[in-house]
Amino acid sequence: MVALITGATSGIGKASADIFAKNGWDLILTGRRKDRLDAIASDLQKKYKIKPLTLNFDVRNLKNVVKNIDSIKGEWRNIDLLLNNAGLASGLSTIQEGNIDDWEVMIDTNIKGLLYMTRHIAPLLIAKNKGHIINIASLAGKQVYPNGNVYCATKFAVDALSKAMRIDMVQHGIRVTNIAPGMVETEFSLVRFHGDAERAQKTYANIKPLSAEDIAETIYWAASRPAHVNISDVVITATAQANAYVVHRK
Ligand code: NDP
Ligand code: 8X3
Repeated sequence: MVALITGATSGIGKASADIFAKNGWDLILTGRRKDRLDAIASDLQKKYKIKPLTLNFDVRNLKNVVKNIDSIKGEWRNIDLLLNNAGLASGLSTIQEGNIDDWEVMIDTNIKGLLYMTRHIAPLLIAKNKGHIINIASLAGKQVYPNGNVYCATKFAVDALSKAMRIDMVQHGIRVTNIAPGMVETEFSLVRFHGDAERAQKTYANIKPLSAEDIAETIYWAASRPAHVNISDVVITATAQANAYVVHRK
């Protein structure tokens, strides 16, 4: 079995690579940071005796997406599962004060990047009449929270695309799963706050947030159900998080 994971250099993608490798899957790992991709591939090789294929590109660049997917040859091309995980929040502010560069990055990565990947991998799954697409959406794609505006909109789009893909893929026997996590402690907040570690840390102050491994286990669980079972949509939060607005901090 072969899984292609976008955004495998950190957080949920990296933890997913580990659990899929542990369970004997072959992996195609993608991300922009080549040094990290290489280090992760070498760790997985040592730990689980698998040698992942690494592809180093930005999902926002359609030309590079196509070039890299076209470069996948032989058995690697026999992809069973696409994990559309690469994504980010950039900034947290009102619409009237929003930074337009932040908006472009989020829209281009979370929506257009996911679409570029899906458009080019789905035909490979369709040719086999089986497969699985797992999209990492968010609780932010179920509820809009203050200052979340554009990030939330991109994740509402992912939620809608998961529903749309399920309709388009059903005739081809391809499963589509939407995973909607609440707060997960990864590099997410550091990226959102443009490297401000102190501010990022405050997101997870006095609660036990979800870990990347918690989400990876859920992803793997969805992927390892029998072929006739499709896990459509999973909302998963820390016990301390009731919804997008209510977080109980000790
Ligand atoms: P991280 O910042 O730890 O990981 C994000 C990953 O996405 C990195 O591997 C990064 O790789 C990759 N990525 C970002 N932009 C691009 C790009 N343009 N091209 C290719 N890869 C890219 O955050 P998480 O693991 O938390 O985030 C993973 C997904 O989970 C995202 O879609 C996020 O929106 C979603 N999510 C996160 C939650 C959280 O609270 N953490 C909750 C709900 C959903 P690189 O920089 O090397 O390219
Ligand atoms: C990330 C979850 O609530 O921090 O998608 O936006 S949240």
